[in-house]
Amino acid sequence: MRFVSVLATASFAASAVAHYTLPTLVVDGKASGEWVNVRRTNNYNSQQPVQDVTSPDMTCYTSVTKATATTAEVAAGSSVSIKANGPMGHTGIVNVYMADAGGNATTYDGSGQKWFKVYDIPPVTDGGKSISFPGADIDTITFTIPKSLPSGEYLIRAEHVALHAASKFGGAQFYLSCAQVKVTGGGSGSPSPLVSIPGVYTGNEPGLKINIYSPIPANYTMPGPAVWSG
Ligand SMILES: *[C@@H]1O[C@H](CO)[C@@H](O)[C@H](O)[C@H]1NC(C)=O
Ligand SMILES: *[C@@H]1O[C@H](CO)[C@@H](O)[C@H](O)[C@H]1NC(C)=O
Ligand SMILES: [Cu+2]
Repeated sequence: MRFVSVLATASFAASAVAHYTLPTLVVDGKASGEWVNVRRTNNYNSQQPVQDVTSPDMTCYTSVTKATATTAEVAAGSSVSIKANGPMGHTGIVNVYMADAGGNATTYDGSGQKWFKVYDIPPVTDGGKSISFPGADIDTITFTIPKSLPSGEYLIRAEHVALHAASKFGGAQFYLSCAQVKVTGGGSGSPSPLVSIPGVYTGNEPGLKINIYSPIPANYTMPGPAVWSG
């Protein structure tokens, strides 16, 4: 862990050890600006992660800010990105979840068994000779809004899970945020499996409590449900 002060944030934003937030939604290649379509998270200054997987902050990390955002229109089947405020330097994985906001993404708090996974970036293993993490050091998470997702308002919750200190329980670090979108031109798919967040993780999953260095993991199981691609 490394503390990054408010003043140091700008100068260290590009360094591999700096922490990060996920403040920007990109639709049709256009970034809307930080915390415009993404709810401002508690750590917008500190950049510190969530480590207690049972915390209410696992949902959208807004217990202090109580933030909502402006809802952006996105077409079903289109490519969307969540952009971090710098490279996500910690070795780790990526998951993106969505949840039906019941008609209003501004008023929905993310509660209930409504979240489904739409994208992930697992590590690459080869039976124990090496492990690499395509989800590390990137600053943009790009995924497709499933074509058959019903039209309506949703939260998109992206998380980068840092695993460099995950060999002990509670050592995995969650960098996360929630964007508000209105999906248009959707279909009649039924997203599944549906999970609650918090609730989806116990912290004891083989992919969350793991020593990624020694011995080199021969395989890796992504935490959480399977991806629903529509
Ligand atoms: C969602 O709720 C907010 C706050 O009550 C309201 O301003 C907005 O118009 C609502 N949006 C929709 C689509 O109903
Ligand atoms: C690797 O696979 C074994 C056997 O299925 C499983 O028990 C173990 O948890 C997996 N390891 C990880 C890190 O997912
Ligand atoms: Cu750290």
